[in-house]
Amino acid sequence: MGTISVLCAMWACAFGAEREASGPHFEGQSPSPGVAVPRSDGNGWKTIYPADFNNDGMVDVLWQRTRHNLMAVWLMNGSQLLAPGPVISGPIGDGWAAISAGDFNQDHMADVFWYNSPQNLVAIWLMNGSQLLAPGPVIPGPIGDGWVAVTSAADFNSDGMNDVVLNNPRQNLMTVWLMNGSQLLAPGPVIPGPIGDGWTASSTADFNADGMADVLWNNARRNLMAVWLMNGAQLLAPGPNIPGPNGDGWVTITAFDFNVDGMADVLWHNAGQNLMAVWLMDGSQLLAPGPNIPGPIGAGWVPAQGAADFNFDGTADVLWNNAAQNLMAVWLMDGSQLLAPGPNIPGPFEN
Ligand SMILES: [Ca+2]
Ligand SMILES: [Ca+2]
Ligand SMILES: [Ca+2]
Ligand SMILES: [Ca+2]
Repeated sequence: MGTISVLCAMWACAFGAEREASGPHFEGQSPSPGVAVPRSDGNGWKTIYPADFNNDGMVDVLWQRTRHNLMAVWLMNGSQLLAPGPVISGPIGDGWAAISAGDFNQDHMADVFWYNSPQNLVAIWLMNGSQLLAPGPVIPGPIGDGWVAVTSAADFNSDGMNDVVLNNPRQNLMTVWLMNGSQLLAPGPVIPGPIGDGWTASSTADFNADGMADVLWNNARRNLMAVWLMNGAQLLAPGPNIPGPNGDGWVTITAFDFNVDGMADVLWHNAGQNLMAVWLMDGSQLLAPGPNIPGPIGAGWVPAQGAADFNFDGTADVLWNNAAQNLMAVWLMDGSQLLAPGPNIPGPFEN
């Protein structure tokens, strides 16, 4: 797709966005040009998560605009934009945020995990490509204060349907809730986190290739990570605490398989130094820490809290977002090495 056609697609999205703010979803119509203007200072849109929404084997991108409770799915062709989808209003009420995307109902099309942090509520919205198929029920989260949703999408009980993980950093607790589509199947036990203060459940992915997702813990203050292997919603084996990359400011962003051995690896990011690194894992043990790689040029770039394989080589790639500049970029990886940085792509905009 050339620059002109990309821009036309962007215009269509911008106009769709204005219409969409009043309703749950819509069918796009031809825009009349000359009204919307892209903003160089950003407008609140963020790339949240990569996932295949239309079952064409190619990973797409979930956008959200939290302040206005909006989401959009952009269908991708590798690291190029194929078609920006309509802007869709989220669940009714304040406080909702789209957290992540993954397949909850076994139709091989990704769905959207919504969480309302102030009210501690969960909702799964089933999608059909970039269109809303069916908004699921609003489900109250675990009892007590301080719960947050873990930004990831993974299946803990090998039933082909994603499950939901909630973390309570204040009380150092986590729990896996097994889902059946957009319905709650079984809330798992509340499990205490690693010993000491400062731990957060950072992400989830299958680290030991048993088909069941595991939990990546991060302690940014102490620069530590740990992988806890799970058996469904039960803790199987807590892994060792592993020191992070040298220097201050590193956080674990997400876990995904970067070297095609079926075991998830860890993506690190250092916002202050604009660096990323992929550390290859062998179960809950560190296999090989990858090199520190400079991020995209300019300030404000952060990797999305999910990785995915954008170019069919089986290895995970990195989805970058610059919310201030309203840009995204897909960087293709080869294991822990950078293969090819993709173009910067402007995000949704409206007047
Ligand atoms: Ca796709
Ligand atoms: Ca499941
Ligand atoms: Ca596992
Ligand atoms: Ca791996």
